[in-house]
Amino acid sequence: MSTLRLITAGESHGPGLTAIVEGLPAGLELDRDALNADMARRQLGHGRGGRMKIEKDSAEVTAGVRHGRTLGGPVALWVVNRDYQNWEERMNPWPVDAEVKEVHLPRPGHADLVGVWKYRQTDVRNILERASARETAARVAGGGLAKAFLRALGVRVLSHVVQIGPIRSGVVPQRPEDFDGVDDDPVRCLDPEASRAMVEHINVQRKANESIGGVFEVRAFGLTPGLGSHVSWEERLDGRLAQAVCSIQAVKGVAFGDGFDLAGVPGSQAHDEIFWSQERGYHRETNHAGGLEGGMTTGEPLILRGALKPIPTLTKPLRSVDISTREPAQALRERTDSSVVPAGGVVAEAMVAFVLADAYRRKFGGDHIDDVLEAVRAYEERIGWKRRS
Ligand code: EPS
Repeated sequence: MSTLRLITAGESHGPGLTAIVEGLPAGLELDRDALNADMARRQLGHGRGGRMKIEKDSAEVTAGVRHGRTLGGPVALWVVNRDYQNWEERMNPWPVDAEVKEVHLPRPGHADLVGVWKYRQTDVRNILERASARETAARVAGGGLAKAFLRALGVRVLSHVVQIGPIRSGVVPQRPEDFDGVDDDPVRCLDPEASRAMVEHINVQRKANESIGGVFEVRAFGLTPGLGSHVSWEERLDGRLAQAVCSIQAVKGVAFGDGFDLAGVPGSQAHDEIFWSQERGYHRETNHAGGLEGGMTTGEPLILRGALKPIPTLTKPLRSVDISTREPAQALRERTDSSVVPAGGVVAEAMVAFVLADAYRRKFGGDHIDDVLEAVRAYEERIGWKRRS
């Protein structure tokens, strides 16, 4: 069985980040500009802090690709941390002569406190550097390869922001074209009126030294039915997607389709009735299920939402304890973003793309991209599936 693996390595202020993707077929065409466009999109969004003025992320391919096509072996990507030059003593992989002060003030909401217990550390920096959401740059680099694979199969994975703080978007995109221009909006929201209110909300909260959470939505179009499986819990695609998206730093909830709202409606309104016509083949008129039934794709668009808690690094620090003295103290105060919801959507696209690409690899195998395409086509012909975007 072919599977896709993504490994990331790197610390927030270390020399850089690495992503290794194993399991892509050979012959897959990669687009360097598309990869780097995603790297840049992840850096955008009103509410980002000073660090994003320092970084200008790009993903450099160092293995597994020749003349723009995958070779079938692991693909390695390298993302430089420009900020490392300001951290060379504190984050050098090798011992330095200078005395580097330890951090002893864990921040509520971060990995800091439990991390030092678990990994037998005295310096919180040995935890926070890896726990940092900087790591998501490597996920987006790796996810870019999954997106390229999906694009070859006619699948698009897109995202938008549906809520920042208490403000909600009223726009429901139905087709890939409905996402046009989303990256030009300061909060990647498709509802211009809500977007203005979101920006204003971030400004007000930031002035009050607060951080802000929100909800992003990912939609995937053009999926073949039957990715994932009902036969075992590990193969259920909703479970795999939830794990991948919940693993994004600060994500506290994931929902599919109508999600938690489904709990409150009668069954007759909760499910998507089945139709068949000569022109459209099997289809549904609704998509409450968010494109998943029995842990498998239905072929309708996948709809997934992720809720981000407010970032736990606050410019007005919360109460904590100095772990060297156990005296009350204020949490570490670091330079920080105030809202990362727009970036969260871009990272979630990468994670969703990765899980979907993995599901295609599990179902269809194939050592060359054309073998994969042929296998998908033969399967869709067998079930009489009419492709849709
Ligand atoms: C982060 C803290 C901030 C963010 C960082 C995630 O970094 P710094 O401590 O250097 O100011 O900017 O996100 C990124 C660097 C990034 O590329 O997304 C954290 O604590 O998670």
